[in-house]
Amino acid sequence: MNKFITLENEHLKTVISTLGAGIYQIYLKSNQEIPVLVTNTNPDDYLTSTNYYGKSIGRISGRLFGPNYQLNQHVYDVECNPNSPFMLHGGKDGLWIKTFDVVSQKSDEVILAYVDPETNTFPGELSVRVWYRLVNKTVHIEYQAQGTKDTLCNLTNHVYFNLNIDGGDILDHHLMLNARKYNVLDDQYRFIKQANVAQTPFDFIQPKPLRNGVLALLDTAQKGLDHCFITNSNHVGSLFDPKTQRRLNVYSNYPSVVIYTHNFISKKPLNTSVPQGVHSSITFECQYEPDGIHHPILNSAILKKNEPYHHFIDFEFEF
Ligand code: G6D
Repeated sequence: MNKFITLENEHLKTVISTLGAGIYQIYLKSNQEIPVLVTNTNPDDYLTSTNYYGKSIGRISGRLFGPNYQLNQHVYDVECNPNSPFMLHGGKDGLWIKTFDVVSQKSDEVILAYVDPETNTFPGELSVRVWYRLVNKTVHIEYQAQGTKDTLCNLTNHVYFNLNIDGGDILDHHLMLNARKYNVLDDQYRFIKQANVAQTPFDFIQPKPLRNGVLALLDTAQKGLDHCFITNSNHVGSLFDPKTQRRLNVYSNYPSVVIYTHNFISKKPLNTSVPQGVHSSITFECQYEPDGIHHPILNSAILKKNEPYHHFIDFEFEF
């Protein structure tokens, strides 16, 4: 049974869901409580949404292509999504749909835990802990995991930000990314090669409105930004809304970040006036590169038996 848990300090209020160890909403506390996440208006829709609003994603994030992968001379079948050549975000039994236990809870922090059982796709049990902590104007996320066998592990969070939800879509938000390379994808999202962002719609080394980059990709299979950027700093990037002067700075010790500008529709009602949520918001899915096990140039996301997995993502707000 899911529980919604509210964490609060003098600057932020955050609503956490035990189902999917997710973030349902983040409020900036100024003269009012300002929501900055696009999400389902109905909490029940949120729990089962395959737009993964705010959910913890794992064991793998992004697309793991089938029919299988090899690890330690053993071939593991990939349980692909229906009518897909890949598993997306851990598949139908991914962490996004699992109910986590509350291990400890204070007014401004909570630790959630879940033991993911062995499956045909993922060897061994994986013990996962997700720690949410409010520190001044930062939502701090820590992932800890440990497996009983060598396995794949690539955990992230799938929140969709809009710093001015009442202002419509995010195309006039300014994005900056500390990333000089991105992963080129084909129409099925298979990794083709790494390429420089310079002089492409993926160049956000200097902050600029999202509009031109997103609209330049409308006719691609991705219909906007839905790509993995190779970051060159723990400061992943920043999002700025010129109308409200609000800013989000993202920090992580992951080597890459998937940026997705909500290019596909939501069939369920959202807290935005943007029709079906298209381009209403933007994710910063800090992670290892998707499908890395199949491409030696990428990080494989292999977690060795009993090796500690420890990553963080910080969402720091200025307002
Ligand atoms: C679509 O391709 C996108 C993914 O990147 C995203 O995570 C998902 O919708 C919610 O499948």
